[in-house]
Amino acid sequence: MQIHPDMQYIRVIDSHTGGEPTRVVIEGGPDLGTGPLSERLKRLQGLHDSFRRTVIKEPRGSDVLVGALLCEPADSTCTAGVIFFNNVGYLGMCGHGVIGLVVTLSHMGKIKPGTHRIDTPVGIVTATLHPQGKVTVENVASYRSSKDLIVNVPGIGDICGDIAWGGNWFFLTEDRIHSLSQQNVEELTEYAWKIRQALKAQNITGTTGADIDHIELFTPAHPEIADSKNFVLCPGKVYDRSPCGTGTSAKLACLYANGKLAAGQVWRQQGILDTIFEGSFEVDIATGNIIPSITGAAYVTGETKLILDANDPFRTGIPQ
Ligand code: PYC
Repeated sequence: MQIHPDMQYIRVIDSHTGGEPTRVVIEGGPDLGTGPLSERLKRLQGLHDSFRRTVIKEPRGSDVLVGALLCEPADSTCTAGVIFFNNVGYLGMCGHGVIGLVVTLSHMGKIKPGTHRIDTPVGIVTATLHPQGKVTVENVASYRSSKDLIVNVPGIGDICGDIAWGGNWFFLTEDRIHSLSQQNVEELTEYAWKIRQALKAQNITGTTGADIDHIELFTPAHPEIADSKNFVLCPGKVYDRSPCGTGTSAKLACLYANGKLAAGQVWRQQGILDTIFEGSFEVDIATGNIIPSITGAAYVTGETKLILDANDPFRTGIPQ
């Protein structure tokens, strides 16, 4: 979108899912051509990373935002394609982001309640918009790759946890030291960040060799409210305000692997703001992986035209 020669515009719709914001770019994104979303993500990353910073970073955005570039799907059976990004890079999948995207598409009048297929860089996910506004995302196949792994974390000691894929890579560990409450988010952030750094320093990766860039701490929840409470630290050292869709998927994969949750049973995952995602799964007999379904609610919070003034020194965001 280019109207004034010195100005460029990007139109976005903001929402939050369980407190975690999603900024959907509906107009003004770079031309990434056609082909699989994974290829278009590479083009976005390689050729247009300033676009990511423009949308997410201050002064227009904040580190907490997750961006979602609305794209034409490569697969014609899909309603939309999407590429997710954040303050430091790109996400394969984002559960709260798909819920936010679906509510945004409904707000735009582009979809009605029903089931919609969404093309992402890590595969097609299915999202059902319920008549009352909640959304269920059937996520990509998820699995646990390591059980009871001991990581020595400098300044903390040995931490035992599992590694699982839920559309992103997670290290999941029970936190017996801290109370998972909003008052403690700074301490929790530092604790989880040290675990993340130790994993990296010790070259502990996901099965694909990818960084384990999400750390999920969990504790029991009040049983009348939820089955577990979590705190999820995302790659850019910001915590997920929601219970995290891909994190809940990774948690379901661990519960299944431990024989603690059966196909079809509902798991109520509470996040740090006490919002809840409901998760359940089916088992893919051929692979033994699970196909998680995550249900949550999102609300549109704004429609904005971002302005990029050619004379603005922070046109593409404030550098770190
Ligand atoms: O909901 O999957 C999620 C997510 C990933 C990062 C932030 N939210």
